[in-house]
Amino acid sequence: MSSSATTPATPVQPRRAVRAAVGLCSAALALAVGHLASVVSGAGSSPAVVVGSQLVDAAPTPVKTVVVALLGTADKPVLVGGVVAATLLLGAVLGLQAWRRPRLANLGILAIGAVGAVVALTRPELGAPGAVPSLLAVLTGLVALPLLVRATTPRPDPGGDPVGPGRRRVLAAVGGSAVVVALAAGGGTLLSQLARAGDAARRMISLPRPASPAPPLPAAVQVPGSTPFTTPTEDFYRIDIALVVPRHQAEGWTLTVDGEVERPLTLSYAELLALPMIERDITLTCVSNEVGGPYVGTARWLGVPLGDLLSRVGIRPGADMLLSHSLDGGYTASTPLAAVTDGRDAMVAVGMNGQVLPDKNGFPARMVVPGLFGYVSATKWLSRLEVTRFAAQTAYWTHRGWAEQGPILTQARIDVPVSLGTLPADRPVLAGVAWAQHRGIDKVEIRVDGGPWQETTLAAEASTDTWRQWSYVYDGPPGRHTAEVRATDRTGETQPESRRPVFPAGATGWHTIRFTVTG
Ligand SMILES: Nc1nc2c(c(=O)[nH]1)N[C@H]1C(S)=C(S)[C@@H](COP(=O)(O)O)O[C@H]1N2
Ligand SMILES: [Mo]
Repeated sequence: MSSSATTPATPVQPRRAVRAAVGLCSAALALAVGHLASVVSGAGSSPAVVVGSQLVDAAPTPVKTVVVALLGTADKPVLVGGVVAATLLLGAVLGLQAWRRPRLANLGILAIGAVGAVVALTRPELGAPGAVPSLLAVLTGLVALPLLVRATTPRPDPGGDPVGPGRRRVLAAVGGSAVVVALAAGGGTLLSQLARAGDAARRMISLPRPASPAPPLPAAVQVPGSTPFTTPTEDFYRIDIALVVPRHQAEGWTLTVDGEVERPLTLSYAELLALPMIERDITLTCVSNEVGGPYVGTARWLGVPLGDLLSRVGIRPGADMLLSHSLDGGYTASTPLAAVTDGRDAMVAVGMNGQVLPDKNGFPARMVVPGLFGYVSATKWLSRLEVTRFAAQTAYWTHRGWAEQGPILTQARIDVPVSLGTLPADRPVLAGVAWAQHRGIDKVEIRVDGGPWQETTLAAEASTDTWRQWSYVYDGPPGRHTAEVRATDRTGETQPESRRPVFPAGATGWHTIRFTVTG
């Protein structure tokens, strides 16, 4: 046998155990780096947790019942542990191939990482940043594996055993990996716990009772089976320019009201909470919401009326803009002073649906102004309210070409059935929401298959500042149909048919769906 003929084709590789250990170490490094990254993107985005959560959700109910019966609340740690073990095992298997088929090993790493990233992207609570830890894990695997392979490949030892690996080099590679894994995984867990300690401190804050409570919501605001009238906080849409949710502490936070005012004012969180508060149901809408889109939601907001704060500081003549500044570097919004002093329920909000404002919705405090799109009114992580003039200042989005004035446009949306969904013949009810904040909804009409417009049944109105639900019983034949919907507000204006993109002042057009009535 001529070794010089076979060497180039089959590189020298160490024993199976060493190869498996190298694969396992690479997988462990990848998971640990992903776990560390999840401190920033949210504990739920740690690669093993992402996949574990998905398994929980995907498991059929009987399986879930058995698992919970066997493990109780330990089901999640056991599941995540299982995902970690499976990944390490796959890593070991890939390690066996890493010398002779390095490309296959790389493909394997990519495939495992893709599972994590894709699952993260499908989980609405994570959003796009949730995929980052999985992607970093893949990168780590792709870098670590060849490095460890190099470190443990037996070096030709003239006169010695050609495949006897330097035992010390193997130990150094495995030991070094273990140290890095321990630091990254341990550090990640510690930092996540510190962040959670901050959340716990936040839950200790007790919000004051409103001096002016929200009127009770009539049950009739809700069409049974349709979108919840009050959007649960965790489902509330989130739109902002922050890559990861900013976390700020109430401790040390202040709100300054200054600019063209007589008596500038700075309030601590405690001082803000001590002021008389209002609680109101208000529907927020994003200018970037496409016709039929999801960037609209209703919450019960608790806060200090902006009018109160502004009358305390005394606005100087000539000012016409309230420029709100955020703690997240450089974000500002310009709100017409008229809209926050005309008596509408504009506020600096600290509470949402009976709880302290969550980080994602602007803790410690945010603005809420009924009737204006979020980008000109709803500044989160609020730090400063500057009284100024439109002639003197330009806000973040206005500077980027969006309209200076952002009144919310009248819109109707079909929520039941979902587009391309079905309506049961025994209960053929279409339903949805319509909004024209601060003007109010006068009517919502529907048109099926291009026929005549029909008035829908409006649910009770909570206030003109909230959306209003509608429903319509369709008595047409089974089969496929198209439905279009349009709203008319209390100024008598009906939303126009012409489609317009969201930029620069909000989308227009009628929401249209296709649906099937079962026979
Ligand atoms: N600090 C800050 N506040 C912000 C934004 C932002 O990017 N940064 N986006 C605004 C926009 S465009 C909207 S629509 C609302 C969304 O509020 P929500 O995320 O609580 O739904 O917040 C507004 N407040
Ligand atoms: Mo927005």
